[in-house]
Amino acid sequence: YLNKKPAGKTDFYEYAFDGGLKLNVPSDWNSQLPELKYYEGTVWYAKHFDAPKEQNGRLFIYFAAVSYRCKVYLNGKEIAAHEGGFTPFQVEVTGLVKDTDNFLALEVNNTRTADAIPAKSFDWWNYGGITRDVMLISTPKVFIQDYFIQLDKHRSNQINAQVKVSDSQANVAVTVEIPELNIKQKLLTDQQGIARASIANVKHLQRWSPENPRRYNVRVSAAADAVDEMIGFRNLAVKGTRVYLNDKPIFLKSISFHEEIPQRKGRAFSEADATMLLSEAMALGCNMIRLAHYPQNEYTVRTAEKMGFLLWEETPIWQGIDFENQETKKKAGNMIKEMVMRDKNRCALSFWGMANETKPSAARNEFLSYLIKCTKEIDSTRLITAAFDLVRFDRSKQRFVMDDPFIKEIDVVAINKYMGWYHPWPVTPDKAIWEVATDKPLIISEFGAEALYGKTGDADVASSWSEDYQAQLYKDNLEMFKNIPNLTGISPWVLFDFRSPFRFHPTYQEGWNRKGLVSDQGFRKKAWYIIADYYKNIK
Ligand code: GCB
Repeated sequence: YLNKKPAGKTDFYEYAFDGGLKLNVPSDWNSQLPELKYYEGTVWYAKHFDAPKEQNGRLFIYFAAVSYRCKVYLNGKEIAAHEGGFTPFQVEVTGLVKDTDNFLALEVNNTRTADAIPAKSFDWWNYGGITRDVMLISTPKVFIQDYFIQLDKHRSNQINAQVKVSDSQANVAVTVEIPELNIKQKLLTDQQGIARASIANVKHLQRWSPENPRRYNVRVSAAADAVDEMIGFRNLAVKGTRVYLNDKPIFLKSISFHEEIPQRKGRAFSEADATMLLSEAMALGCNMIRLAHYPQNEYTVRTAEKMGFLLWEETPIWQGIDFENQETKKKAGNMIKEMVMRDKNRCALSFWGMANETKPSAARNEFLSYLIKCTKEIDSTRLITAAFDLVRFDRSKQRFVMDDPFIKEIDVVAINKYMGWYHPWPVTPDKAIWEVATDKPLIISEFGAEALYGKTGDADVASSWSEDYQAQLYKDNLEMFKNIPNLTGISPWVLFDFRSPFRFHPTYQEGWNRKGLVSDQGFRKKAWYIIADYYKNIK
């Protein structure tokens, strides 16, 4: 990172950036060079840049995501370090940047470790690199550090706004404007640098919904700084066993996808990528996306909101996490805070997911309770959920049941259950009755089966890997869902076939998890039409 070059006749260095391989940023490295397809380890990135001509006070470098851990060096000095591959971080570089020829170097490492999140094994590709945008950001001396603007949780005509200015500056004049709603509030920051407003009796507000994803231009200004944002307003609540959006019960017609463009075999990172993934979900008739299994890029989140999808977002607390490890717990807390900070102004964001498929234990319970606490410190308005997989068939009761003390702590219970794939049917689907978390709304957050696109075969033979088997399994599961009285939504696994190191059946998988409703080449399988039809007929 010192970028040393030989000066004297006897000098040499056994490295150089000049003449090295070039990688696109943003993008994972695995998809850019065949040698890096399976690579795990360190890659050094370097870039020379000039300071922006127009600067008005302070400068920051913002990284939307670097996978998985990195150290950042500027002009030979370490200026930041970060762990966590799916959330943003930034570092102030005011005074550290020269007018010309700055040298930025990043040591990026994607080695899986037992104390990391996710840990050693996970069912998706371990893409490494500077996978999202990097920005150089100039702000005035006093700038808007944060804001949280949303409809009151219980009222349909009150907007709550909170604005924080940098360095906790007191007595700074702040304005919150929503011209289309005739709102202009002038505020002053308190001793913590925070200005708050409850704007009551808002007239003619159209609430955001999947049918009408209306957003308003909101302008926040403070001292010499100003930010313009499109923000939507909606009410979201749980009553009994139902989820209510804008005072009406809603059935969640969800789907999951990874942040991956299968045709390119690489991470999605652009607005065009987001549009491709979300358009396929739209065609399927969805009103919600479960962003699996980590915070996806902001293009996806914002485009989803614009198109009218509710969102479930989670951190990669995915099986196998070392819940006993206090360092891991701290990392998980930071990660979830970075996620909530980034997306708390997105009205589409409806569920914060705490974990995926974890086994009850004292350490697990404490860890997840801590994550709820971290989340609620920033945002106590979204619904808290977690996906469980330990539902079992109780033969004496002839019912599906689950014992997990943690369900008490969450608003909506989500279950991943692969009936007909990882579990043979104990009874026929029409007799498969559920008695799980009966006093809460329940989402089937995963179900599905693998099928190779174009493969025909017996609809009752799992090992046929056929579209026919997958389609029949979907029909059977939809039949079973009629027997879940508290069912409030489903999220089939998964929209597209995706790359996974777990999946190396030589003829059917070849490195792909084939549970997609759409193949890696973008072709819809038979099961796609079953879900499209099911969603179309739910009002
Ligand atoms: C699960 C996981 C998901 C996997 C899926 C599968 O339960 O949550 O990440 O990809 O099963 O295909 O087995």
